[in-house]
Amino acid sequence: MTLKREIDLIGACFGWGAQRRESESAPELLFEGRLEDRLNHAGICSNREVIQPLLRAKDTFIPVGPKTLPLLHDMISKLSKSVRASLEKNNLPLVIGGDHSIAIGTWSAVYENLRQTSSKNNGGDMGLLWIDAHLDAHTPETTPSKAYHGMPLAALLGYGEKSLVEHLSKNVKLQPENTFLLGVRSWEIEEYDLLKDLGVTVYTMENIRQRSFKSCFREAVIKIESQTKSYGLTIDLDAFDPGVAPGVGSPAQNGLYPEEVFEALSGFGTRSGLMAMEIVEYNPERDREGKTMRLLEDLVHCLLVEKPGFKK
Ligand SMILES: [Mn+2]
Repeated sequence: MTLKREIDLIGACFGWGAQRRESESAPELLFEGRLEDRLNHAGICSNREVIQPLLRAKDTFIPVGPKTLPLLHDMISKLSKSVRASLEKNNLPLVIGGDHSIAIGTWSAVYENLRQTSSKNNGGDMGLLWIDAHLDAHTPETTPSKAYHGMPLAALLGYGEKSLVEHLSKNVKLQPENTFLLGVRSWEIEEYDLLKDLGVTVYTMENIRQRSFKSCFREAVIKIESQTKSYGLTIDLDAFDPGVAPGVGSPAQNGLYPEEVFEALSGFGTRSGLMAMEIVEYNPERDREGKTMRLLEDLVHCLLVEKPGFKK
């Protein structure tokens, strides 16, 4: 099975949602590297776009928290526009972050596209697979860091900062029963309680070590494909163990290893129900000998080029 769609690589140069902002330069660095050659070599047609923020963190200092909100509004507006344009061409958007706050832009755009093209016109059936060390489900009331990259999942589920929840429309973008987190091992109790009360499925690292990543991922995909007709995949590189992915903003020990993730995600980009993918939080400043950059490239290659790891 090969990719039937063109890939739109959309780089979102944005670090304002994090305490460490160096992820703003990740897309440009990735696009300067070997990725395009590797995709071309595999016969994959890809287009590239880089979305610039209003301001670069390397040039200006703005403290973490509400003062960065206008910058986030600007980025998610531009990003949503690009993602929707890609979907309208029936291409597959692959968003490269940036910190994880940009997920509000990506998945709100996918949701709106579904809402407009769905015959039921409710669009409430978007599924999302969220691979991450953290829950990203804080609200401005519960966050200890004030950083928006700790809040995107809550916003998509309808909680937290109103202007983020209502990005593109007042509708709640994501339903808890269609939301699956994998690789989680670091959280605050308030966000854990929010997701638990809502009934979101969370596969912690403990669950994964008991059962294997492939088994958990496969179970989530089977559920998502039976419950929704369209879904997405977002990968925070901090889900990987810091030993193999040191170049992330918020490393957490005892994470996933490339072999187990690649085995499960191999060829995932060829699935027909897949609407979009997103890979975030690469921090070049913290990388060591290009390790994390290579992992990022290999991950894209694995998703788009390798043979599917499992069928439906
Ligand atoms: Mn995250």
